[in-house]
Order: sequence, then structure tokens, then C-alpha cells
Amino acid sequence: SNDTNTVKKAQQIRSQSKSTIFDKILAKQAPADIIYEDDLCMAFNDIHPQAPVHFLVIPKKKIPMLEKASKSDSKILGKLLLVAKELGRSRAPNGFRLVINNGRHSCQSVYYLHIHVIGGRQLKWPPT
Ligand code: IU
Repeated sequence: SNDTNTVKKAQQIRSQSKSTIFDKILAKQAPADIIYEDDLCMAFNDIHPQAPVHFLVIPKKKIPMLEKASKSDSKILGKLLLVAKELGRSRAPNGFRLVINNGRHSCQSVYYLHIHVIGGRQLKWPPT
């Protein structure tokens, strides 16, 4: 119905404008160990590393989660992968893993799209 659409739209706008810790890190209003930054993205070390190498790559354009990305985000999504692999290759030359958590079942905790890059030790598979 029209009402349902209006409510959905309002929720969408609210969730997209909700400030997360990563908005604050981008704005340099929260501390982070930033390891890379350019016009489109930023990378910083995870505060609770799960391996010797564990950093996050985020777009400067806010996307709350992967499922909210659209065709117009293709360029930034490609860019995130390229930055993740460049930093991953130099910091974890024996291999690394990329993870994107999307939604509750994946344990996404920060609703600002980010790629985890994890390495520096032998990882297990499956990740469970
Ligand atoms: P998740 O995919 O949303 O679960 O990952 C969020 C990550 O952000 C998680 O690994 C946290 O340790 C990490 N993090 C951070 O690096 N800096 C912070 O200030 C906060 C969380 I809060």
C-alpha cells in the first residue's frame, strides 16, 4: 500500500542517515589507525583484530550494507576490491581473506559497508 511505501521510505532515509562509528572515523572525529586513504575510500586497522593482519576498507560514499549497493556503485565496489587486494598483498604476502558481513545472520555490527581483510596466519575453512 501507499502507507507501507511511505513508512519503508522513511525507514530507508533514517537508516542511511544514521551516523555510525565509521562515519566518525571518516570525518576524523573518532580515532582509527588509518593505513590508506584516497578520494574514494579509506582503510584502517580493526580495533579487535582476528589475525595478525586485520584491516577494514570502506567507501567514502556511505552505503549501509552490501545489499543496499546499486549499479551506480559499481565503480566504488570495484575500487574497494582493488585497494583491499593491494594492501592485502603487501601486508599478508602468503595469502589473505576478504569478508563482507551483510545483515544480522552474518553478524554485521556496523551498518556502514566495509570489507574485512584478514591474514598473517593460516586461516581455517569454512569460516562457520
Ligand atoms: P562487522 O562486519 O560489522 O561485524 O565488523 C565491524 C568491525 O568493526 C569489527 O571487526 C570491529 O572490531 C570493528 N571496529 C573497529 O575497527 N573500530 C571501531 O571503532 C568499532 C568497530 I565500534
